[in-house]
Amino acid sequence: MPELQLDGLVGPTHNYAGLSLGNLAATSNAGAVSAPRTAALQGLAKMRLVRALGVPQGLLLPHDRPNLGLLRAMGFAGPDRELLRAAHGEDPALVAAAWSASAMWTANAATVSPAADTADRRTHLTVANLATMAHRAQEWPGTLAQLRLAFADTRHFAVHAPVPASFGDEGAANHMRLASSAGARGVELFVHGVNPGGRFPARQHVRASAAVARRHGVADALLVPQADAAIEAGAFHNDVVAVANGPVLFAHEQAFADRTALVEALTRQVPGFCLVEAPAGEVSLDDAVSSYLFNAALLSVEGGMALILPGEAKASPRVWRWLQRVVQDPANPIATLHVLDLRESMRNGGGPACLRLRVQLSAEALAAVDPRFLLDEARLDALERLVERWWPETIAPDDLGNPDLMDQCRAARRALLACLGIAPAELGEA
Ligand code: SUG
Repeated sequence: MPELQLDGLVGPTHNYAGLSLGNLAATSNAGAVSAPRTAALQGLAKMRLVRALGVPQGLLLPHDRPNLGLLRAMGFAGPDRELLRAAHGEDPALVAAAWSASAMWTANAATVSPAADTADRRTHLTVANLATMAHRAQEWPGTLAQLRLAFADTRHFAVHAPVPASFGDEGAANHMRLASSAGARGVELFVHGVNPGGRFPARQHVRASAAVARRHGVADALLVPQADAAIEAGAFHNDVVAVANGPVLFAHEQAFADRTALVEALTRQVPGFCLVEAPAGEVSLDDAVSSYLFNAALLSVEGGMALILPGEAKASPRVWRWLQRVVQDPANPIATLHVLDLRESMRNGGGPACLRLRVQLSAEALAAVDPRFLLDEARLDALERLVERWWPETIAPDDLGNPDLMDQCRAARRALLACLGIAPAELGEA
C-alpha cells in the first residue's frame, strides 16, 4: 500500500510576519528577512530525498498571494497596485496575512482517511478550515480546488469541504493512524486540545475531529485530548510532539492528556503496537519543541522505517543522543535517520512533517491521481530551475507594501502553473 507524500511547494511570498500565536518559532522570528528561493529549494530537496527512498512523492501548489480578495473583503478598493500600497499603510498586519505562504504546510491542508478504514472503502479527504488563525483561514478554498482536481476520480476518492468554522480544524497535523500492516484497517487518532486559561490557543476542536471521523465513516476512531502542558510548551499542533506510522507511535511522554489510557487502547486495538517514547527526563517538552524531533516524517522504506528530521534535531545533543538509541534498539523498526536543512520553513514553525500530507492509496487509486500533482526526477529538475529563475531571493517586512514584488510573485506562480500544465481556470481562478 504506497503512501503518497504531497508536499507544499514553498511559495514565492514566504515571509516572517509572526502571525501564529503559540507557535514559538514563528513569533520569535517576526520581522526577520526571509529567503523564499532558498526555502523552496530546501523543500524540493526533501521531495527528492523521499522519492529516492522509494516513496511516491507529489506536490500541492502555493496559493495565489497576496490575497487581494481578502483585502477587498475588508473594505480596501481600487486598482491592485494602489490598493496594496494603501492597505499596507493602514493595516500592515492584515496585509502580512494576505501575503502568507502558509499553504506550504500541507499537513494542515486536510485530514485523510485511507480506504481501508472507511465505510464506503474510498479514500476520504476533508479540507481543514484552519479557522483559529486569520492568515490560515483563507487557505481552504484554494486547497479544496486543488484536492478536487488531484483527486477527481470519485470511484476512489471523496473530497469534502471543511467543517463549519465555528469549530477549528487543522487537518492531518492533529490526526494519526496506526495499523498492524499495510492494507489492514487502521485505528485513527483524532487529537484535539482544550487548554483552558492558557497563554496559547488550542486550535483543534473536539467537535471538528468528531465530525471528520463521522463524515469519513471511520470504523475505529479515537478522540484523544492533547496535554495542555504540551500546548503551553509550544506544541500548537500535535504533530510537534507525536507521529505514527504502521504499528509505531513515536511520541513524547507528555504529548497526551491521558497517556496511559491511550497506550492501553492502542495495545488492545493494534496488533503489534510499538511505542517509541521519549521520556521527559531525557528529552524535555522544550527540547522536543525547539528541535522538532517528533515533527519528523516517519516513512516505511525497504528494510524498516526511516525518519526524516530537521537539522535542529541533530544540533541538540540530548535529542541526538536519544535518537541514536532509538535506531540501535532492535525492539522498533526505525532503522535510519536522514537529516535535512529546512531552516527557512523551520523558522516559521514548519518541520518535515508539517510540509507533507500523507495519502495512503492502493496502486490502483494512486494511478487515478491527477499526474500533474506527481513528481519524477525530470519534473523536480524543472521545478528547481523555475524557482531559481522566478522566486524572490529575500523578503523583508516592508517589502509587503511593494506592488513590484506582488507582480513578481504573481508571475512566478503563473510560470509554475504553466510548467505543471495546470490552467488557472481549473482551480477556479481567473
Ligand atoms: O500554522 N506557521 C504555521 C506552521 C504550521 C506547521 N504545521 C504543522 N505543525 N503541521 C502555523 O503556525 C507562520 C506564519 C507567519 O507567522 O507568518 C505559520 O503560519
